Order: sequence, then C-alpha cells, then structure tokens
Amino acid sequence: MNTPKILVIGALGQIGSELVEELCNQKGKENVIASDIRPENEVEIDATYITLNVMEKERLFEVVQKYNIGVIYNLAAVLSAKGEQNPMFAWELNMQGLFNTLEAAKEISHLTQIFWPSSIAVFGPNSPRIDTPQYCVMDPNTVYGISKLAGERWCEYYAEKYGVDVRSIRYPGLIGYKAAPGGGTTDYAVDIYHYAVQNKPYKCFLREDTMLPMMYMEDAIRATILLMDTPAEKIKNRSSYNIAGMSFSPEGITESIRTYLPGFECTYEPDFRQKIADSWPMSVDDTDAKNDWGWTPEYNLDKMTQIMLENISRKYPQTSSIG
Ligand code: AKB
Repeated sequence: MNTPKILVIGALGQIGSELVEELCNQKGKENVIASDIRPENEVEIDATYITLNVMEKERLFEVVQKYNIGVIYNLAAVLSAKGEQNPMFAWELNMQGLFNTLEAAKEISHLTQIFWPSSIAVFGPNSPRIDTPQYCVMDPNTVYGISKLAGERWCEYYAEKYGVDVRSIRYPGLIGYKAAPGGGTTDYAVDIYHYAVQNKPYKCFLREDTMLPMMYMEDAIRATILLMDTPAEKIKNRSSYNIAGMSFSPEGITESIRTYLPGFECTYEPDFRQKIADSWPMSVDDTDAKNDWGWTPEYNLDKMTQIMLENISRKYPQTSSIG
C-alpha cells in the first residue's frame, strides 16, 4: 500500500516542528508537506514547505487536491494565555481552522484522516482535579478551552454524521528543547530550563505549588503518531482522548533542576495565568487511551530534566554550566 501524503498545518510551532521531523523519519520525507503562515523564502526547514493559512478554505482545498493529501495534522491554534489577550481572534482561528479541515475531509475523497489537538484546557473549575476522568463536568473558562471543547464536539459530529476519520488527544503542557512554546499557561516549564542553564534566577508566573499535567515532547509525538496509526475500529472515542505523562509543580521542577544545578533559584510572582492553571486538572486519567490504542508514557520529570538541561545548554555555550 502506498504511504498517503501528509500535510502538517502549523508546522513551525512547538509541536509542529518536532512532528514534521518524526513524520519524515517514519513515513519518508517525500510524503510529508510542512505548512505555516510564514513566507517560503523566510523559512529554513528540512522538509517540503508551503505557505498556507488554514483560515483560507479555498487555498486549503487547492493544496489538498494539488498534493493529493491523504492525512492532515492541523496544529494551528492560539493557546490559553495568548487567547485571553485577543479572545475573538483565538475563537476564529481555533474554530474556523478546524471547520476548514473537517469540511475538506468531508468533501475530498482521498483525504481520509484528520488529527486535531485538544487540551487539558477543556476542563474547568467544576471538573474533578485529581485523575480527571475522560467524561465529567467540563466548564472551561478560557476562550482557548471553550474553543477546544466545542471543537471536540464538532469532531465527534463530523465522525458520526459524515464518517470523517478524525482523531484527537487532550495534550497536557508540552515540554521540549527544540522549539519555543507559543503563549500557553504551561510555558514556564520550558522557560525555566533556559534560565537555569544560563545560571540566571527564574521568576515564575505561577505559584510554587501549582500542580499541572505535563509531558515530554517525545512522548507527545509518539502518542500522536501511535493514535493515527491505530486501526480505525479500535478508536472508540471521536472527540478527544485524555493522555497522562507526569504531573509536577514549579517547586517540583525547581527541585529536579537543583539535582544538576544546586545553586538554581526560582521566585514566584503569580499573574493572570494562575487563575487559568487553578481551573485545570492536576492529573488526568488516561485509561481509555491505554485500553483503546496502547498508550504508555516513557518519560518522568527527572529523565526529562536531564535531557532538557543537556540539550538547552548547547544553545548557550558561553554561559552554561552543564556538560
Ligand atoms: C497551554 O498552556 O495553553 C497549553 C495547553 C495545556 O494546552 N500548553
């Protein structure tokens, strides 16, 4: 069987840049097209790249036809903290971008699979906060969370009404060293490593005891491709799956960093993002993902800290005290 052509939308973002690399490795570089809104002449990426704004439905349809696309990963989104600065734009991008890809899958027969990321932001202050179940009260209070919850319902609707093979994961906070995160409440957990390797103190925008679900990027990419490679009959959930990796607080990650850099200092000055974090789970129950498609995480906090510090220190050869 021929490998279908894959289009990654939002390929220059935190998840997109790592996903494109892994898809090229696993599915063949000739089968992957990376796209984002930046002009082609400004982008350096080791893959075929085209400029594409997911809000432009006609252009998206044209690209899907032209390149005979069989699979789309639509990662374009405004995240939780940034979304609160411009709620209407966040709603438009997060919803219209999803509709355009779902409509393309409904209308174009060779486009047979869609991946769309959801988030732990779909939960809210009245959701259980420990081992948050797959199905429970969901009352998100950020525009990002509202758009993700509405998007999940639309994914299930398109799957049931039109037979669209759409699959989704509720990502926890994602932590990687290759690309910068883009305006989320969990971004501190990437920034903190950059300060630590430069021997700088870090001022955290969340309280020290704010426990949140998190995941090392390699686990997240593995989960994403595993979900997409699972035979359709095993995918019982067409809204979005909870997946768990690890849970920690700013205090916990600071302790983990101190095992390598004992002098590292972190101070705490909570801002508007504290309220967002306080409405999210501390940990999630991912039994359904484990049972349906065999999800298991491989990274814990200390293993991740070691990899993050080693790799980020290479970005700061002048100041780093690691390695
Ligand atoms: C955010 O903080 O907005 C994201 C997320 C948890 O979806 N990282």
